[in-house]
Amino acid sequence: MSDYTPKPEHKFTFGLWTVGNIGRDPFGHPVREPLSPADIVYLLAEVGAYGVNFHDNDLIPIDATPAEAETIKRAFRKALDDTGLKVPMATTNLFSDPIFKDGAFTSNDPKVRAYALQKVMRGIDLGVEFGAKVYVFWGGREGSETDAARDPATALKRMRDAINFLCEYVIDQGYDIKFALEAKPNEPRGDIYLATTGHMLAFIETLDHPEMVGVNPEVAHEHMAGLNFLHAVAQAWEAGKLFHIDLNDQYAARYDQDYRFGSRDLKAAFFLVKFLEDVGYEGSRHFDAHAYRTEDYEGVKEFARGCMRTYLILKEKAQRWNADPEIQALLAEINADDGSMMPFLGKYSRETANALKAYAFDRAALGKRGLKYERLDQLTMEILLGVR
Ligand code: GLT
Ligand code: MN
Ligand code: MN
Repeated sequence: MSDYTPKPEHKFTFGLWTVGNIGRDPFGHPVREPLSPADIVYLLAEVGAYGVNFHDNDLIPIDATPAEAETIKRAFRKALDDTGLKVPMATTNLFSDPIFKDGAFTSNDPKVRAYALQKVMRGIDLGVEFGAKVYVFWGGREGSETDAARDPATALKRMRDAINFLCEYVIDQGYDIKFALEAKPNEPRGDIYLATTGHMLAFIETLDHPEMVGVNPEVAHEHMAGLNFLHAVAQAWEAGKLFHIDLNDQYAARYDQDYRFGSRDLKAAFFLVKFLEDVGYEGSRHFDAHAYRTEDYEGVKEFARGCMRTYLILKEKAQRWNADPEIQALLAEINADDGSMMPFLGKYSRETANALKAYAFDRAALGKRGLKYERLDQLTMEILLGVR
């Protein structure tokens, strides 16, 4: 039996807004008293997290005076020093204040767009002050209920202008910070622009500084759209763009649930953890989730411990899967290669193409072969169910 105690090298992080979530929803009032940012840091240290991330206004309320901001920052800094917690990521709240009701970077009002840029520059300064190396952009309000309001191509141009401007700001300041764009298909807008991680990856290639910008895929956001999250993560990884990740869980085709990691689709969570560990992803494992509304702060701690413990259990299961002789034998069989196709599957040449066009395949035999994925999947299930 392994030790499932979270350690700094696991890079487990939580946002101030996650364990600090007070349980407000569209139908009900808060069920937990708010905690100060410093108290959240102490709570996270108690459960064994490595780091804490924040939106500008999770730390400093939007209407705080400079003196109030200093006091909050001092208490937060002290909590970080007392606990050793790091701030690997920061972001901007561009969605709560009424000014952003029709978006921030994509708003039709140039004053709102300019204000959003100002808010992000100040947010980046704040993040850098606390050591953040990744800056997330989740455009929750960058969307529409009716496309009568805005041409979506215009929205994309505005989004591009904003990210380009902010990349230049980072370069000009000499900051060591990268951007990570987070997609979501809907909620709080009827539809949100750049709805999936795949959309974001395509958009990044149109920027002036694509090398500074990657993605922050979130489990729940791809699951909401009924998509396979691991496929999105793998595409981001393969493109060198997996700068950050938001772990949680979610039933498909429902409201944004942000459940405890692994609590809904354990098999998907398993293959995700296995992928991150197998490829050697070195970024934060950030849990962007919150406790059920039924919980008090003891329950919130259980929620946070559960996210990390499930990750570590699945990591151990992945090691078991990789070391399982029957699984490995099946994989070897599935991937068997007698080398005979080598001349055809490499680089194009006219000779290769002509030889391949003339080659006689035994199509019927190839189509008849059973692939044994049922057995492979059942072995996976048995590892997950603890009998193997
Ligand atoms: C909000 C959203 C998350 C984003 C956060 C960063 S805020 O909680 O639901 O998915 O990652 O802005
Ligand atoms: Mn998120
Ligand atoms: Mn979410």
